[in-house]
Amino acid sequence: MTITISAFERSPDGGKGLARDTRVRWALEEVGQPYEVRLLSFAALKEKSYLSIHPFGQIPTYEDGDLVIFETGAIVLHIAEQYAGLLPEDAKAKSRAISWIFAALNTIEPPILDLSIAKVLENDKAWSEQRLPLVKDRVRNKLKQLSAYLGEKSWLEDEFSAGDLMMISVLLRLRASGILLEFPNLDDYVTRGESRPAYQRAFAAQLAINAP
Ligand code: GTB
Repeated sequence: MTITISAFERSPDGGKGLARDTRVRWALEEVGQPYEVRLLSFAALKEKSYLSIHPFGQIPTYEDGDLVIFETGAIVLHIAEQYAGLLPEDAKAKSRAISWIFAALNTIEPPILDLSIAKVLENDKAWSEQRLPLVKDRVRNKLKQLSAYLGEKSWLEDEFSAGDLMMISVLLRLRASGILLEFPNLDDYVTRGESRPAYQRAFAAQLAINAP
């Protein structure tokens, strides 16, 4: 069976790799699984046929035979459980790595998304200038804790895992804000992730589609 994922026919970021299909591509590259990509327009995402596989009409989805899943957390966890390379074998270490997938999505990503919304969708509001520092500080508070935990380590736990893949993918969205540079160990951590050959291949594949 060929694994097929969905992605934007043209990502709004013009190939910066910030759309969520990059996380799934990266996971598949880490475990050495080939995949095909179903490219979709924004209109196609809201068609009935697509809504039957993704109720919210978003990318990415993951199809393998009669298995159809959505949500990057679920997809990356599925890949990590199915193929070797993204989760430790030891049961406790594996649970710890899975904790980091959830921490990336449930603890770190929400304030980062809030910042994107504040900058992109709310910047014309009268209260925007007053609110922005609060939103940025909420991001900083979480990064401070993450930075303290990471310390001088290369990865969040003993070895690179799907938890790092998700955390780095989430942090990448902060690059343009400059906030990441306030936490040099996190900035290095993200660069370390981006330097992995599997990330490079995933990035190049999405760029080939989205480059202006
Ligand atoms: N919780 C879901 C998951 O993790 O899979 C969220 C999926 C999601 O937000 N998908 C977005 C989408 O399909 C694309 S990734 N949006 C279309 C829609 O809702 O109609 C979010 C995204 C989009 C664009 C950029 N960018 O241009 O920088 C970055 C991130």
